[in-house]
Amino acid sequence: MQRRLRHEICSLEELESLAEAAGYNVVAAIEQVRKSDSRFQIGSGKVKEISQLVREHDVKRIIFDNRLKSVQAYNLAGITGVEVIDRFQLILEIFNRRASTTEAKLQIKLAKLQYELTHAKEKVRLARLEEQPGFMGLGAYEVDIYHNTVQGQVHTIQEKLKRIKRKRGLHRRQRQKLGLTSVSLAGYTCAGKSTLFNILAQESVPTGEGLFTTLSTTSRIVELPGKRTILTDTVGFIDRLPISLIEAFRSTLEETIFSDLILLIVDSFESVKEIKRKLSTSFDTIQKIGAYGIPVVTALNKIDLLSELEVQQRIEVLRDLTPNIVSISALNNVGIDLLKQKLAKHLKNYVSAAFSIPITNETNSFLSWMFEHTNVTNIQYIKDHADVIFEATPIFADKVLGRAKKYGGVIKKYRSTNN
Ligand SMILES: Nc1nc2c(ncn2[C@@H]2O[C@H](COP(=O)(O)OP(=O)(O)OP(=O)(O)O)[C@@H](O)[C@H]2O)c(=O)[nH]1
Ligand SMILES: [Mg+2]
Repeated sequence: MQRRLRHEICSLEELESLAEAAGYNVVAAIEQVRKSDSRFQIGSGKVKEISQLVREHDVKRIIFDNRLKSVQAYNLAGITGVEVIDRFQLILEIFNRRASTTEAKLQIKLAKLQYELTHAKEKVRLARLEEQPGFMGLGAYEVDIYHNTVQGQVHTIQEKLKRIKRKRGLHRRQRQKLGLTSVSLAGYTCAGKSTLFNILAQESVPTGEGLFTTLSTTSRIVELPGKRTILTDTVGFIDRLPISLIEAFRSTLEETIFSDLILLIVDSFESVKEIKRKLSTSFDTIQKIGAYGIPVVTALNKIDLLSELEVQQRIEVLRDLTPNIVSISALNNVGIDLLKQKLAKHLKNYVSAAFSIPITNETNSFLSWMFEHTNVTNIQYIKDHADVIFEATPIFADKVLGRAKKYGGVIKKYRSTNN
């Protein structure tokens, strides 16, 4: 059910996909264009119509696209006799169903409890009046006790998440020490992030038609032309992703915040209007999580479903809205080499440096270590010296050059490799 004003867009189709992802079988999609009603969100005539449908189809749930106040959910449940939830609660249900890692499970529990906290007072007050579906068992609580219980649980989960976050930070710093850059996949849910991850990293993380298949992060080393990088697949974005959910998933999304490059995936098999909406949501979310200033490469995915002309038209429209577009089909391995080249080209933070070093037992093992940990682009042995040219991130290059100097090396060149 969606209530909207005339100028607002209809989101029923996406709500339906969300409902399906949560395991519901949708029997009706209803829309009403009018201003919000304080008692029911929708008009009372519409409530009667829905009650009728509930009886006819033995409906178990009513799902609203609009954010519902507790009192509205309570009133609607009172008349229709079934539990009424909103889009936010629906997204939580999907996340709850799909979460497989400890971290994802904790994050969802946190978002849920934080939602409870904001509604605790109202919910307990309403449950005291008369119990309705969705308000059962709360009548026995004192508001303060209920509030404190939830608050206590929130605190415990936050502590557990902090520990996981620290571990993740440690891994990230280890990777930086090794001189590896990082690319993170980002984009609207179902754009094809995991499919692309699988082809780039030769992996087999789950992919799927439903929304929010991925809820945890996976990172793998990927070889790009002349560069090694860590590629990370993570949770997708959606329009009006509740801020408390973003907050709860912040540490998962931190992989994006700290990456050297964002690989933004756009599903091309949609109307230009939809593509634009999802693109704008993606950029909004990237901003919201605090990942600004990171270069972006855009992969226009699923081009196997379009004609060449349609692909060109979409590129024309998107050119002003998103940078560095490469059209690909992740599913059919089309355009992937070009994408890799583009990624390598735009990966910031690489410098090229050259030094000359005397050959001794010590420097020999240093050089073989370099082959493992940096990208050695040229090495020449001249008499008792080796001339080496290599690429690495600035921090790592400094470290390498420091060690080279210690072994009697002379630095010859140092420059950025970008473009
Ligand atoms: N035709 C076509 N389908 C694709 C392509 N890439 C991905 N898909 C399909 O799109 C659907 C979503 O793909 P995923 O890789 O799971 O998308 P995602 O962005 O990881 O989605 P979430 O993890 O749910 O956010 C799957 O059914 C894929 O098979 C493509 O290039 N062409
Ligand atoms: Mg995915």
